[in-house]
Amino acid sequence: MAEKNLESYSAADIEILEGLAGVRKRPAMYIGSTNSTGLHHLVWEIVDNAVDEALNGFGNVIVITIHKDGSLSVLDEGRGIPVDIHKTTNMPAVQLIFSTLHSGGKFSSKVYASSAGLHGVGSSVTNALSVYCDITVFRDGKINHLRFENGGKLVTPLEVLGTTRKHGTLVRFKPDDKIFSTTNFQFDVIANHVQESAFLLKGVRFVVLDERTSQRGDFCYNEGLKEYVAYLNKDKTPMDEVISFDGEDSGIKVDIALQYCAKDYGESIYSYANNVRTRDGGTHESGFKMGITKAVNDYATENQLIRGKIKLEGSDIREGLTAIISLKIPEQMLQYEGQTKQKLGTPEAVAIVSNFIYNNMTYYLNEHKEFAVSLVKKCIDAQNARIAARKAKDEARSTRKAKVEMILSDKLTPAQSKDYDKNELFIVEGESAGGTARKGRNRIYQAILPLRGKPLNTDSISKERMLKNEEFATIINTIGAGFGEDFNVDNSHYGKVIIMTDADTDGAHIQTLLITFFYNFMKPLILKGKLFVAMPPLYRVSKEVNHKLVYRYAWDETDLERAKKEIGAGYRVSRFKGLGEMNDEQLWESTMNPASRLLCKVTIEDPVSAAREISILMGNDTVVRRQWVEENVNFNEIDTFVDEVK
Ligand code: 28F
Repeated sequence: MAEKNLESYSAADIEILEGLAGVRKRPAMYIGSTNSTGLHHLVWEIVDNAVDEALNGFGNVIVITIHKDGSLSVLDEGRGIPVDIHKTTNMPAVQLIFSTLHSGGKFSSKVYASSAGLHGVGSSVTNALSVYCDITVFRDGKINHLRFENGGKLVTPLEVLGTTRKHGTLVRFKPDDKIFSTTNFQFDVIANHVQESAFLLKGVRFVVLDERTSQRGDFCYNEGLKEYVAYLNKDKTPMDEVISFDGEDSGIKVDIALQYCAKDYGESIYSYANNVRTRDGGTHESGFKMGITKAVNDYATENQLIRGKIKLEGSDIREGLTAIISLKIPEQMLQYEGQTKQKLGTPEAVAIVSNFIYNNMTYYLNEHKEFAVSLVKKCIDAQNARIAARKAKDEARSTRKAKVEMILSDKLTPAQSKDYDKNELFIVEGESAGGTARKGRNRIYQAILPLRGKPLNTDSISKERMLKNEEFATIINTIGAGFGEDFNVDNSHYGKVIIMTDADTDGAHIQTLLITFFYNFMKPLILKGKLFVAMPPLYRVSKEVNHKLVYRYAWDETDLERAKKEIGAGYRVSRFKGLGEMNDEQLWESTMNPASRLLCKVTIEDPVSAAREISILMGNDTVVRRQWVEENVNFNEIDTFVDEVK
């Protein structure tokens, strides 16, 4: 059949085409992404409409076929999508459903929100993002057919192909490879998804056929969640049968199945709202945890199974537990926390589920004494293990603390003040300079940590390897704010961490190694402007005036000229080759005294390029490094990471 000629496009047609064009312009807005995950969302949209029809009690077999031409079809045995002409748009209902961006909810009378992960943006999105979308409706004894192509353009208006005794809907679509990075359907992804749906939809049968490989999946669970738990625990040692309860309270349907396994120390709780997984839990899960904890504790107390007053904690009771919590919530009560709809927010669900599981579990425990006693015993063992583990951890921490204290005590010269913001830590190159700094410093708020030898290059080693290096372990424990992702700059014992090395190439290399360490393991210290490099002077210009020594320090050639002019004729210039050549008085006033020192703050101009630069500088690729150095370093300028502050 030819496409409709232009003048017959109605306003409704135009609006519809604009709607679907919008989907093609910004597909990710409708299906989250255009990678494999987004591709499979097209499948879930169609399957969910077939599921909704089964939920309404029409048909209980859904067949999904992956075809060789890259298309996929879904068949249900429902009533068949209506084909009667829709008054205002003068279009058959089925054409409207595949052309209009409506959530499924608007069209179907279902009480519960669509089961689609995207909450039913509807089949029209699948149509809009497909090369073709071919629909056959078996209804009223007729085989009705229509076809869209190229992103939802109607190419075959509704026609009758013949008669039939069947009823249901068949949708076949081929995703558009101009939209998707992959149009390769994955059998396992589809099979796993529909198997989960089968567990949630008692008695609905899902068949998945892959014509490319002849793979086949066939899922139907008449006991629903009970079989889901049994399936999850198939390789474990159950302590008892799968326990399941279902009921309704205040319009909310609750369906729970659970099972305990011996020698299983984890907990697996999966929750759903209207057959959509709530990955981040929410009010139904909180209610479940409260209710089951109370039920087991009350049973244990009433039967004198717990000694004394120590209550079993929730985690003790959930050790070895696998549970599925599935709620059906009417649209008007459905609330989520956050944007992703992965966490249920409906407030009533806490009390409803808590009372539900409390009452049912209490009844079950009283009816199954042997299991109940073994469960409480298992919980008491878990409690003892937890208490023992915590004691062991505290002991380990205190011994480690003692060990660290020992290391620190023989290395760190601490500041006397506890005003962490004002305190300054000088990380000094070499023991001798460390000694001079220790003598020269202001002992109230300046701490000295001398480093032995060159630190490791941390740009190419693991956290564990880094920690083995005593120098870094000492720095981490001295600063006291953790490291890596646990680093919290607000816990730092120092407002300034100052790297103080000789002003020679060795010193520069140590600076780079330390800056790399801080960049890799305490980046916020740099970002908050707490990392500095001390700038010991290169020269001292002096002369005797009336038996008094007058002098100036100079940090580079320009400074030197200025100092010579200030001191005037008869000056003497001494060159400092390293920190060790200064006495404590000179080191204090030239490099450590905030009133006269020069500090350079380590800053990260642009995180991405900094990361690149650090890895080039510290990486193993010397060619790339040499090229970077030639391009980026003017040898007469101070290090590119720093600008000068007091
Ligand atoms: C392979 C995908 O989409 N199946 C569907 C139906 C059945 C009805 C329906 C769908 C009511 C008026 C808008 C039929 N008879 N499978 C599917 N099966 N939608 S989608 O109705 C949609 C609304 O038009 C249906 C009576 N009531 C509903």
